[in-house]
Amino acid sequence: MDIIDLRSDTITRPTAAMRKAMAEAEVGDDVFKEDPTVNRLEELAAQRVGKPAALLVGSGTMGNLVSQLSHCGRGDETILGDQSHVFFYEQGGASALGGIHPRTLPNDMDGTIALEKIEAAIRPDDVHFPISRLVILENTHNRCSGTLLTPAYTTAVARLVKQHGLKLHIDGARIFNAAVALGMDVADLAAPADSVTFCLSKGLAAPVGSVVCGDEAFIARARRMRKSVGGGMRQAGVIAAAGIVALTEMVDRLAEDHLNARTLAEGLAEIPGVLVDPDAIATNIVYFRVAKNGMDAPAMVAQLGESGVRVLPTAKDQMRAVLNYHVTAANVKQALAVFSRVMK
Ligand code: TLP
Repeated sequence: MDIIDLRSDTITRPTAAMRKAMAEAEVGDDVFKEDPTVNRLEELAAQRVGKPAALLVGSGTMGNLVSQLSHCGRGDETILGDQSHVFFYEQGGASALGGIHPRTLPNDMDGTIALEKIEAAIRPDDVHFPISRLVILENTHNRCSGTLLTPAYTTAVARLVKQHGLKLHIDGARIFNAAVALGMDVADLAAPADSVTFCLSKGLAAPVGSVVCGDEAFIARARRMRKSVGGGMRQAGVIAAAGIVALTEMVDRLAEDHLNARTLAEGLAEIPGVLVDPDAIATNIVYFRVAKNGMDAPAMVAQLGESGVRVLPTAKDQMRAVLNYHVTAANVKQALAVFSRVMK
């Protein structure tokens, strides 16, 4: 039985070109900045994202953590969405390891946080309050169904943030999906931010790695923070080689995932008992609600799995499907047939 794995785009396996590049990678000790392949990836990433410098890290979580540790001191406050990955899924690492205090604001359905709420949350200089230091946005927004933030919105947040002397970080784990969906350069989406983390190991299909981008001084601090959390890697060129292929060969094809996501959402919307708005699907992530007498989402996910379709239960009545490199348009049709059968 062919398995159609829609749990995440993190499940993607390296392409043949990546495996070849990894096998042939020229390497050195990256803690000494002597790995030529890592250096090449960091230069390429900085150039693509339009920032002066970049740093390879082990994961998106590590990228967001070292970014927060580099912008904030102990007791400083970050302002971020209550649905953000940083708040929801990163174990509170910034608090646990950096003493950084998170102030959450409600994310709207489109992944934005209302500007007036951000402004109201910025603390005045008062001995009772922590110091507001950093605003964090997420583009695309995972828990808001892969919605994307426009440059107009990000620019407006950045203007506000700057007026008050704060910094802006983007968790851009899937910022290349946003750029492809908008038909824009990633650099235009990243321009308003002081720092951006993006992932090589999601839709871009590299096996490991994320990259933090920002100015030289910020990346120098992030390099120290990466080392302190044990993220200084040695012959990391083996990883970086796949990252270079990801950035040069795998970006444009993300459009296929977006098309497949839309087709999946349209098909799901026609199945009785499934609730999803196909018009809300902007990139490769589809969240949908399911209602079936006597069966909750985890039970349905188990049944779908037995029929070869893997999705992630995200609540008692909700599931997530993420389109990715290994899922073809034909697979989407097959998956829809399985959904119809299980929902009957
Ligand atoms: N997201 C994973 C899970 O952790 C939920 C997924 O399957 O979607 N930012 C965003 C927006 C993310 O979606 C993720 C991973 C990360 C950061 C963290 O990346 P990793 O897994 O590399 O630490």
